[in-house]
Amino acid sequence: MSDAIEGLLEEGRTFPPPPEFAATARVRDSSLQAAADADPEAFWAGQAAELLDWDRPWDRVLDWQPPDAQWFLGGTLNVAHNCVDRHVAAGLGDRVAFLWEGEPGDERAITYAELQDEVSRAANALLALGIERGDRVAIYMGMVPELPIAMLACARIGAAHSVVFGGFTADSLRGRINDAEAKALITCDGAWRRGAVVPLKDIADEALQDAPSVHHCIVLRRTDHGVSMTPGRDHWWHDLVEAQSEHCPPEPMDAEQLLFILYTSGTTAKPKGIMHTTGGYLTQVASTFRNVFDIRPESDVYWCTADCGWVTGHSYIVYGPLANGATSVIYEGTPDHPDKDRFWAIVEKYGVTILYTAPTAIRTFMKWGDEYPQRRDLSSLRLLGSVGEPINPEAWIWYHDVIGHGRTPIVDTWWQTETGAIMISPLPGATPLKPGSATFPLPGVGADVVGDDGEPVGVPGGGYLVLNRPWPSMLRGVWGDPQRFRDTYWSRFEGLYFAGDGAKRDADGYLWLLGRVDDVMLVSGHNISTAEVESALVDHHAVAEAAVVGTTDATTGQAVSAFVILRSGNVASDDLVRELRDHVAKLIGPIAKPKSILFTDDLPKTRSGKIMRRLLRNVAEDESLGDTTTLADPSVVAGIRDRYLASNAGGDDE
Ligand code: 7RM
Repeated sequence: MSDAIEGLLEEGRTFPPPPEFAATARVRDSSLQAAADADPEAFWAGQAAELLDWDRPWDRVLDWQPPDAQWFLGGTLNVAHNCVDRHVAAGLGDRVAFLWEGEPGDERAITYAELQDEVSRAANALLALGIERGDRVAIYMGMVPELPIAMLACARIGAAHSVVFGGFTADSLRGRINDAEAKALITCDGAWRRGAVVPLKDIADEALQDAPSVHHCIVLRRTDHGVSMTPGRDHWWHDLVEAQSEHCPPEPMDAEQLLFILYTSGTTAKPKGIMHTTGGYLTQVASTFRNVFDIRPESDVYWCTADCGWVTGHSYIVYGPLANGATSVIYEGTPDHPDKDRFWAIVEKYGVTILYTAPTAIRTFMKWGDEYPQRRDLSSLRLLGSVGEPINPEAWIWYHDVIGHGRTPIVDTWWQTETGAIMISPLPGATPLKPGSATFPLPGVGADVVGDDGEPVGVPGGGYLVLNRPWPSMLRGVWGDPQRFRDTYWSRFEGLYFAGDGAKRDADGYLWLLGRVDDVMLVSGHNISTAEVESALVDHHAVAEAAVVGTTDATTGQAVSAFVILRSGNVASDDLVRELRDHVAKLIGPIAKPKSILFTDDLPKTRSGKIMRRLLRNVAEDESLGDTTTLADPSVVAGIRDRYLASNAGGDDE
């Protein structure tokens, strides 16, 4: 990595924890870290004992037969009991678990006592349909309270859930149902999205035409737009679930009982069914939720804007917050309905204190302009979080200043579906922040940056991010494909988990995530990360969002090709192209100057908001687009391609 790149990212301010935040923070110093360093297994065992109720204590903390780990062997516990019942038993039944807001504006507050009844009824409904411990249940719903309720109902009886994001197609749903051989599907008639109905049941019906393992389908009425019900197979939630008893004792589960399968959408190939189990998973999500978000369950109102269809929703809407007895906001719809201030209206209305969202959303809000957050009172916010992609320093500063009013720490949390829980993140009362850096591994986590030879690169240095120690919420494998588990994660470096991300450490030891390693460009023998060039482009006042790919170049090996969305009020021009190229040259160095810049209104993204650079590479290389099924909006790429071909974008040869 060039010195200029180091300079770009390390310049600028560091942000120590604000004194008033640090004064009352759960973690204010390095003692937790020191304890974990001294004995990571004992640290995690301490967290498991302190944070969870166990029916039977474990005999052994960890059995590590690389790459297979088992945590808390011999221990038994029930996840639904830990997330719901024990809070009611402790006298907190009247505390609100979920403050739910529907897109049309309807609302529901669900207390822990009500949640206990609802989960128990749903669990009894599953039992009545013959669902047993070890079975798989697919869930395909919008963001309604019954989605977490369905997940917890499965956990209560020991069935594994497989939540499929409500934006996926019938083919994607069918593939996931069949891979897991799910016995039942829980869905809705429809979901509200931007004022329109997404016909979930129709899509589910199409998927179920060729899904022989599914014997029952439970349908929640949400949009009430009229759907067809197949007698014998389909049951209305309000008939089946509401008739059940609210008594359903949570059965103790083995710590290694399968809790859920979650398919990674990936950008290529067949999705992998990532498996997570019970005791270790709940331990690490409970611990990280408490420490990273500094939760004070009696006073905080926490809002994670993810969908339950992603791992972020599993760990930080459902299991982490509920295990801590927290109060969370759940919002059903999109951020621009009915207007672009909807998120800020929700923060104001519920007095949200902790907000956890994604850089793609933050950059969209920047593009829309400051007027929308400025319309609303955001003074309740005390902590902000980011997840899903590297957050470029420009977006970090905007988030900090415009949303956090300069008062709130930001926790930039690095983790994956596979890691189950946050792995690299600041502790907001203890870690001085650098905008754009996820800072350090959390206590009990072993992360390093290694070179091609698998050796640590040292400080400072750049290379591949690896995890060098088992962690409680680690994936237990790929459903039905143990070989793929080994090949994908454990074959690149002996004895190390390879995350697939590039990273570097700066001179102070801070970790900077550089995106997927497939997204690193090699220009005239220099490694340049797409994330860094994107960050430099977005640093320019005219740019809202940028995606950068490496394209084949006869002289330099690869050339930097950029796709740029302008902030409202700016106009594309040749002068602006020159200005942006110079801006990148100034911030990183001439080597990183984009050879071409194409202005566009949109970028191809997965449904969870990650840019699909592979498709942009194909556009720039004029190749076939390949598989576009994970795209949120397939028309975007065609539009970009048309413009790209029309603009001679590749021909600029300064
Ligand atoms: C939680 C989630 C995982 C991939 C991961 C990274 C990227 C996630 C950050 C990040 C930089 C972050 N799970 N990623 N968080 N990159 N900084 N804070 O997103 O399985 O859907 O994706 O996302 O590339 O490998 S995921």
